[in-house]
Amino acid sequence: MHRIAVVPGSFDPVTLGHLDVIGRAAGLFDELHVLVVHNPGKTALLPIAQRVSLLEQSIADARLPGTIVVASWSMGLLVDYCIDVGASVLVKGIRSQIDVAYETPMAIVNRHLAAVETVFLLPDPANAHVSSSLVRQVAALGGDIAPFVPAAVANYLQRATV
Ligand code: COD
Repeated sequence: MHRIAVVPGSFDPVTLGHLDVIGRAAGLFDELHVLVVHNPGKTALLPIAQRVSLLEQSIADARLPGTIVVASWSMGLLVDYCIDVGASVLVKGIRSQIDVAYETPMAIVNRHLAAVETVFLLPDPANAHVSSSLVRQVAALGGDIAPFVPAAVANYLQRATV
C-alpha cells in the first residue's frame, strides 16, 4: 500500500523545527505533502507563495529522503485536501501541553470528518523551543535568526529587511 501523509502548517516562515518534523515524517511514509495553510488566528508575515518557495528551497537544500510535495490549500477543510490527494494521515509536531490541547480536538474532528488519522511527532530537543512567531519577532527587532531557520529563510529575510 502506498501511504500518503500531509504535514500542514502556516510555515510563516519554515523553521528548523518544522524541517526536523518534515524530515522524520518523510522517512515514515511513501509520499509526503507539506501543505501551507492560512491560519486565520495568526497575523501573516509572508505571502503564501513565498512560504511555498522557501519550503521548496529548504527541503531541497536539506536533501530530505523520499517523495516530498509542497503545496498550498485555501479551498476549505484540511481533510478535503487529504481526500483530494489520497492521504490517510496528518502529521503534526507536539512541543508542549499547549500544542496537545490545541491539536487534540482537531485530530478527533478530522477523524470523524474523513477517517484521517493524526500522527504526533515529538520535537528534537535542540529545536523544541523554535517557532515561526519567535523567528518573526527576532527578525523584526533586528536579531540573528540564522540559528533557528534554514539558510534559504535567513538569506531571504535578511535581504527583505535591508
Ligand atoms: N518542533 C516540532 N514541531 C513544530 C515546531 C518545532 N520546533 N514548530 C512547529 N511545529 C509543528 C506545530 O506543532 C504544527 O504541528 C506544525 O509544526 C506547523 O506549525 P505552524 O505554527 O507553522 O502552523 P499552525 O500551528 O499555525 O497550524 C496551521 C494549521 C492550518 C495546520 C492548523 O490551524 C490546522 O490544522 N487547521 C485545521 C483547519 C481545518 O480543517 N479545521 C476544521 C477541522 S479541525
